[in-house]
Amino acid sequence: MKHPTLLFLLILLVGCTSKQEPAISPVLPIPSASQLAWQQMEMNMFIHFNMNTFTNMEWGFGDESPEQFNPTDLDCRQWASIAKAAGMEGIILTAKHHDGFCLWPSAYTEHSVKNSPWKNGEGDVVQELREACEEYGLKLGLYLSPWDRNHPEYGQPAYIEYYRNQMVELLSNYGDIFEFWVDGANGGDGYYGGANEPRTVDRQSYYDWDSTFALATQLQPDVVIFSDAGPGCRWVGNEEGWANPTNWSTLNKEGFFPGTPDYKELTSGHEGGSSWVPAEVNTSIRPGWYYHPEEDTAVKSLEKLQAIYDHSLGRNGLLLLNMPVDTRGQIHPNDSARLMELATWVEIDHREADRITGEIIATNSRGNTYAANHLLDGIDSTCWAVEDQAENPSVELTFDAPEEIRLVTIKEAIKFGQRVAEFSVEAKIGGAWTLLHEETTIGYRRMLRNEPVTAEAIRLTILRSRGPVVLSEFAVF
Ligand code: FUL
Repeated sequence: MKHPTLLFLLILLVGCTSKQEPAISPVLPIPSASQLAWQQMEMNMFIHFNMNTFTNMEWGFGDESPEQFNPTDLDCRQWASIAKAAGMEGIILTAKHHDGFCLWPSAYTEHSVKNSPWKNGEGDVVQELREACEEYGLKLGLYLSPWDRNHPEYGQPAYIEYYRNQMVELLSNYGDIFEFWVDGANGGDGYYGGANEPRTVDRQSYYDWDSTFALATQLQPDVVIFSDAGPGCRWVGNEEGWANPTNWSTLNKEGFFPGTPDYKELTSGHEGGSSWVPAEVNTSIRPGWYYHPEEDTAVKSLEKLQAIYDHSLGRNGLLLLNMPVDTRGQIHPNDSARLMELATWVEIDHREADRITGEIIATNSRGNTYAANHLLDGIDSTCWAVEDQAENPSVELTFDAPEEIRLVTIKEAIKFGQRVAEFSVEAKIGGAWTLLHEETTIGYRRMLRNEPVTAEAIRLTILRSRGPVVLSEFAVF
């Protein structure tokens, strides 16, 4: 063919007509590649370790002396090995908390490890954790408190420059940072370089967050920025470890900002929200965020942690579980032992090999590429999708013989957007369909437990959806 345009048109035509199934169009908004990778991390470790560890406080006033920071046996490899053994994928460290002390030798302040007795002022906790994460194949995230009760200029424009300078240090000198954590607590009493007074800022405008976040992503294009309002991921609106059963990864984030008063809405997100801002569920394994010896016996029970797992990961959230580090610079054995109990439970609770399988039939499919059997293959990238016009589609899984069922996990292929708004799960018991669950959202993953019942089959019906259903998993245990 001589004419290149005609050749191109012919290729296009052959390409389109040879496709058997219409491609899936996204329901907007959809996650960015880094938000998707972030969601797939599922469970990360939060580390609260800083000046408060040595003063036995939760919120230091800012008048502490660097002399007080002196871990006797700091071992970031211990933190990393525990995170890894627990099946976590990343660690987020409080590089600076509200008291302003910096765990790295910042060039912009004297209030840091460089003036502490630890390693004669030559140490850098952020660097040590970077290396430990590298060794254990974990990603590193950093918490840089916007509120700084030490800094003399907090509240004035000069402090914004300081905050951004520190952000630039952290995002330039420590390799890839997967998450940058912006806390909402901001303003009040403090030392402020000796002023010893209350100071408040306009949380919405003071930091010019749009510009500050733009600077962050310029330095780290893949960083997921956490705050009440995202933009990468959002706070779930409580520190107890739960998302609402209805949990949209979409949010109308206009009007929300770090320290927003409307934080209760963050627990569910907004159906049809204009931005993709998935929920991160942060909670501590102990009552406090920081280590307090008197809480050695108050580590959360396995039962409590199981509920947290179900109500975070099982409700379309990512779990960020805090492990306080003690004055040695290590995680206390009570906490690591409990975390391992959780990891062991997770391992046996829904392991691939224990899935109940059988014959799966759907009321509708978008052709073979999107047939219902993909729900059983344990592969996230394959899915069951229905045709655009399909109403209330369902899938029915008939077991080879009656089976006892106690848990169902369902996943949407969220790269196409979050769609399901209402669904039901029924079990066929003695020939009759019995309702097990009637619920709302699914998202990245929904987990639903029931009192064990013996059933011949199980059925999932989508009752309302924001577009044609696209699921990647329907697993029964
Ligand atoms: C809160 C802070 O005020 C706490 O000290 C802690 O860091 C927690 C994770 O976030 O807003």
